[in-house]
Amino acid sequence: MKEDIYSFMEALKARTPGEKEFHQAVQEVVESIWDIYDANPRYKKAKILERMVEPERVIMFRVPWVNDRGEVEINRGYRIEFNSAIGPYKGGLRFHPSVNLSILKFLGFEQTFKNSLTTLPMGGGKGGSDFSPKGKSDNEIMHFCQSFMTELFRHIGPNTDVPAGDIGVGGREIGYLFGQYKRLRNEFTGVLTGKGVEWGGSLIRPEATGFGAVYFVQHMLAEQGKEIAGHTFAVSGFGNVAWGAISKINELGGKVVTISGPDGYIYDPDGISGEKIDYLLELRATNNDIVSPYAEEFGCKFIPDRRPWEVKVDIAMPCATQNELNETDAHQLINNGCQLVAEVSNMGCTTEAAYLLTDAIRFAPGKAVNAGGVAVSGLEMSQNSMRYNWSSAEVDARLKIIMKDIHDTCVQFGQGNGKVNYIKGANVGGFVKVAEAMLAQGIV
Ligand code: 2IT
Repeated sequence: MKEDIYSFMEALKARTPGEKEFHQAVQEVVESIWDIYDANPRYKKAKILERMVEPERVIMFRVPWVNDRGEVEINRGYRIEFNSAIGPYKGGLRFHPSVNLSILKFLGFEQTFKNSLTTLPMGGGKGGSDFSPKGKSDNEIMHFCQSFMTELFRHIGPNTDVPAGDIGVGGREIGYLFGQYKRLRNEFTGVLTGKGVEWGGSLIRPEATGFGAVYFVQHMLAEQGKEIAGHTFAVSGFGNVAWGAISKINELGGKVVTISGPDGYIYDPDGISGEKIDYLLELRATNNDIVSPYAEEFGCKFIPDRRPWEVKVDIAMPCATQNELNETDAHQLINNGCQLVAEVSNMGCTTEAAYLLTDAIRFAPGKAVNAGGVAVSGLEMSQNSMRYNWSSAEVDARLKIIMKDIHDTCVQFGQGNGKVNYIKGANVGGFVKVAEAMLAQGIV
């Protein structure tokens, strides 16, 4: 690592001790953009980077609620309003026991660059809670969401901060959160995205992250004159994102042979298609967070406590959570002839894995690949502002254009030695727009 990057990171670590995921996310961006930063005295003088790593606002709050047994439970709620240079804070809410300040800061930081890449006017934010939806009843989830929003509502608004879903927060949770916001404010506005289509949601939003990721992979493959059809895919996770990706891969003639959960992975060499894709929704609705019932339902192999990166495939798409693919996994994929890894989860690969895959084969980072989700959230905001709904075909067409634009940006800023460095392309492309907006708006 360069001396000055090292000093920058040491200073950051001293100010934010123990926030290891946040440090990881910042380091990857800083390593990509340092040359541009260094060569641009306007940025340095205005301390753009030093300001970018400091969230504009961090909100932490108590979330008390009563479970079905009548016991009081306390969780911690967060909203990190990271950067509003190019639009209202925008980003999901994650409900998972692992949630802490470091994880939400890494997500909010990444979100700033991702949202910039979408070409839409959205700043970066992220929030959530250490609440675990696993095994909770519908009633408990509603009470938790209502308590969470009873504090959050005073900090957000359609022109201020527009949350959405992330891990553990889907259509059901958005419904409960929206209902409580509307009740407290007496206002029906586009304050959340991922809403039901009957009450202000956008068509294609549930599919958008997965669809967008596959459109991005199409562009990566097209660079080499290839297409999705005929390729075998390893996908991890079995949530909303994996479901969208698997549906689109099937539609385009690819074959998906794995999905995974915290309990292990499924290997289905016949391919996950048709009713098996629908089954993922049922599996998710059980709130048990395990994937093994798929093996019993469809008579295939379940490999407990392992991840799908040991399976021989052409393309891998991690769709579960951060750091789910490490250097050893990357070596294994490469040795097995894998040609391309498209990170769909946020920071799904460790830094070592991401760099190794970039050098050895082809790799694209989550902030580019998964940006279709937040992009369609941006389109949901536009539709809400217009009080109008676009058709599925219209939204999908816009999503396709956005994913192509993001890919073009990666190529523009990441091209070198006859190959595209998508990590660099995404980071530089995302950074420049935010940096210019910050410069224009003065020291705020
Ligand atoms: O990581 C992400 O981009 C999301 N969870 C979606 C955020 C959004 O506002 O739709």
